[in-house]
Order: sequence, then C-alpha cells, then structure tokens
Amino acid sequence: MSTPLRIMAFPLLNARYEGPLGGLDKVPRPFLIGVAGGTASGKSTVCDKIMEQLKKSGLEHHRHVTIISQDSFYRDLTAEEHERAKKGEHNFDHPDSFDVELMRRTLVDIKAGKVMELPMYDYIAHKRTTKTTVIHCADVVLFEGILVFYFPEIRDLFNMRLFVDTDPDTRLSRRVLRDVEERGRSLEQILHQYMTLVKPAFEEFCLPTKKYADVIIPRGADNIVAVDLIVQHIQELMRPNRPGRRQRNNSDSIVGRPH
Ligand code: UZR
Ligand code: MG
Repeated sequence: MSTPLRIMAFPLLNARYEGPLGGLDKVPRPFLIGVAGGTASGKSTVCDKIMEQLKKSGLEHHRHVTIISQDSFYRDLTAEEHERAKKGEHNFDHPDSFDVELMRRTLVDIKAGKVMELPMYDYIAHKRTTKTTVIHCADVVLFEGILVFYFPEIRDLFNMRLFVDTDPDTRLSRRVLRDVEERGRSLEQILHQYMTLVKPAFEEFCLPTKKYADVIIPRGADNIVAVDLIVQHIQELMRPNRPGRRQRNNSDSIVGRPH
C-alpha cells in the first residue's frame, strides 16, 4: 500500500541544546500518552481538554502538545471491502483493520523527534484525506483510539496510559447522533453496524485492554477532577528541576519509566 506518512525533515534528531540540568543535553523526546476507550466514549474530548490545560498552565515552560488519532492508521480498503464499508458491513472495529507496523514505526519516529506529517481520516469516504497534522518538537503527544492498547508493540511505547470509561448507553446515543450528523449514515445502518460489529468487537478487543491503563477515567471528559489530576501529574513529571529526574540519554524516555 502507499505509505500515508511523510517524514519532512530531521532537524531534531541529533540536535543538542543547553539542557535544564546545566550541561549539554539531548532534545527531549515527546511524552507519549495513549488514550483508549470504546467508540464515542469521549477520547478526543479528553485529549482536547488535556491539551488545552497543558498549554494554559505551561506559561513559564510553554508546552507543545499534539493529538494523533489511531484512525490515521486504518489499512487501505480493497475495492470489495470498500463496497462492503458503504453498506456498513466492513468491520472497522477489528484489530485487522489497522496497519500496525506503520503505526509502530510512526510512533517510534515521533518519539525519536522526527518531524512527521499525518493524514486525517475521512469517515464518509472511508479513507485518509489530503488534510494533515504536522507533528514536530512536541513535548506531549496524545495518541487516541479504540485499540491503542491492543497491540503490545504499540502499548509498550506509551509513557502513560489512560482509558476513558463511559457507559455503553451514553456511547451509543452519542454514536447515533455523531454518525447521522457528521458521517452521513442512516439510523438503521448505524444500529445494525453497532449490534453486529461495533459492540461485539468492543467487548472482545477493546474492553479487555482496560487493565493496561494507568488511569481509568469514569464518565470521560465530564470528569474534570480526573483531567485536572492527570494534567498536574504531567506538569510535575515535566518540571525541569524535579528532584530525582534523570539526566536524559539515548535510552531514557523523558521520565524515568522504562518504556
Ligand atoms: P471513535 N469508523 C467508521 O465509522 N468509518 C470508517 O471509515 C472508519 C471507522 C468507525 C469505526 C469505529 N467503526 O467504531 C469508530 N465502525 O469509527 C472509531 N463501524 O472511532 O473512537 O471516534 O468512535
Ligand atoms: Mg474519535
């Protein structure tokens, strides 16, 4: 398949700067946060709120925050799969729908400080668009999607893992409204797809990954306390002179956690 990602430049790869500990230090790689949860659980809204608050509170140490969606890594569909997708019969909630190796390589490159351009996904056409998000020099990268904790090689790359735990009735109501308004679907198609594909895949593949989360966020983005605590924790981890913070080197992540 044609690769959807372009590496634009490598200005940061071996760049050095006067680090916060006084000496020459490696440019920090981004702090990578995985955000999983069922469909319409509020993953994107939680990411938006974390980003907003990190930017707001980062006045002294301006935080550059980027959000990436796992949807950018859906495999290209064959003509036959595309026909099925139009009828709501393609299983987009199954792990096989994703290009896992591409996802892994991209995240590894982002962690290494490479500048990446990622395509946005079009849910009506079921394919990646020409609109892109550029990721460069980020302090924090949030990677959100239904199955971001499913694949061990992806799961192990995160410095922090969040699971947005919103009850299924709420998620289905939101999903219906969103798919009618934003994704041009009929009610019959949405409910049929939900009952035959989305719900069974959630129970089989997404829900069991909750155990990998460091923090489970009940009620999603409505949970202001949880979002505040998470933001405070990230700020604390990223504080330059935090006691016990290790000097970064090639094998370290930005905090002391070993992945
Ligand atoms: P979130 N999805 C589509 O509806 N169309 C596509 O082309 C690709 C994905 C849906 C997918 C999944 N399922 O449930 C949902 N279907 O997007 C994940 N059917 O996105 O986490 O924002 O709900
Ligand atoms: Mg989404």
